[in-house]
Amino acid sequence: MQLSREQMLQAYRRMKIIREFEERLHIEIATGAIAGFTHLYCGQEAVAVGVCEHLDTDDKIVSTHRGHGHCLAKGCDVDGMMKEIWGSREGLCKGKGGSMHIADVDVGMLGANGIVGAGAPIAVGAALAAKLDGKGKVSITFSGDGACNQGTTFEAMNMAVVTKAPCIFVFENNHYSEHTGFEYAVGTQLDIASRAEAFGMKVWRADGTDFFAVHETMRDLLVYVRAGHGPAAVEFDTERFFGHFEGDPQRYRGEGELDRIRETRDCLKKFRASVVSAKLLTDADIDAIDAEVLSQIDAAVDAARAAPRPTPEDVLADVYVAY
Ligand SMILES: Cc1ncc(C[n+]2csc(CCOP(=O)(O)OP(=O)(O)O)c2C)c(N)n1
Ligand SMILES: [Mg+2]
Repeated sequence: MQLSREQMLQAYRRMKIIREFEERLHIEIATGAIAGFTHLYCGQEAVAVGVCEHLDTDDKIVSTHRGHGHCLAKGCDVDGMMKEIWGSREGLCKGKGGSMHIADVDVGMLGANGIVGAGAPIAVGAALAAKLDGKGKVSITFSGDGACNQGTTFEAMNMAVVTKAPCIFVFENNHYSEHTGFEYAVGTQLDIASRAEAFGMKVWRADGTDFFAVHETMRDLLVYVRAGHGPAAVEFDTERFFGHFEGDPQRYRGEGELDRIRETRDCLKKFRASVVSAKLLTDADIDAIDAEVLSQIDAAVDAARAAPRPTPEDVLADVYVAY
C-alpha cells in the first residue's frame, strides 16, 4: 500500500528532526555546554521512524542507551528532550534522567536504559499487560547487536514465546558493540534474526537504511503480532554515523568507512532520492522541511540554554512515588 503524501512528509520530518537534533548535540557537546555521557543515533533514523509511524500512544516502546531517536520517533517533545539533555528542571524528566534515561509514559515511551540488554525483559512485561488488556496493543524493545549477546535478551525472548506475549524484538545491527565488530563478537557467525528464530519466533529482516523497507516490514510484522500469534523479531541492517559515545576517536573503523557509509547508506539521502525519482515528492518539499527543522532545533537549543537548572530542593523531590 502506497503511503500518502502527508505520511511521507511526516516520516521525513521525523527523521530530519532526529538527525538535526543530534548533529547539533554533537557540536554543543564538543563545546562543553552539555554534561554527561551521550550516544548518538544518527544514521539509524529510518529504523526508529519506520517502526514508530505504525504505533499509537497505547503501544509501548523500550529503548537503549542510544535512545534519542526512539524517543523522538515515539512523540517525545523536542524542547522537553533538549532541556532534559541540558540538565534543566524543565526537562522531560526534570533534568534527572539526562540523555540515557529519558522516559515519557504519556506517549508510550517506557524509557531509555544505560544497562545493555535491560530493555527486553521490561518490554515483555509491558506486552503481557497488553495481552491482558486484549485491545491488540503491542510492546517493542529496541536492542543493538551487542545486546543480542546478553542473557537478559535470551531469557526475554524465551519468556515472550512461552507466554505468547505481543512483544516485538527490533534488533538494530549497526555492526559494532562499543568498539567490537559484530563478526568477531557473535560466536555462531549467524545473523541475529536466526537466533530469535531458534527461540520459536517468526522473524523478518530488512535494510534499516531504507525507510520504505523498514515501514513495509513492520506493517507485515504488526499484522501478525496484533492478530495474537505471539512475539516476533526483526533485524535491521543499519549504520551509526558517530562514535560509540561522543568523544570516541573510532580508530577501529576501516579506512574511508565513515565517508562511505555517509555517502551510500544515509537513510535521509536515500529517502529523498527515492521519493523525488518516483515523483512522489519534490526537492522543494524536502528543502522546506529541512529549513523548518533547522529553525525548530535552533529554537530548542536557545530554550534549553536559557532554561533553569534544578534547585537544591529538587534533589529530594520525586524520590518516592506519591500514592
Ligand atoms: C550490562 C552492560 N554491559 C556493558 C555495558 C557497556 N556498554 C554500553 S553500550 C555497549 C555496547 C552496546 O552495543 P549494541 O547493543 O550493539 O548497541 P549500540 O551501541 O551499537 O547502539 C556496552 C558494552 C553496559 N552499559 N551494560
Ligand atoms: Mg551495535
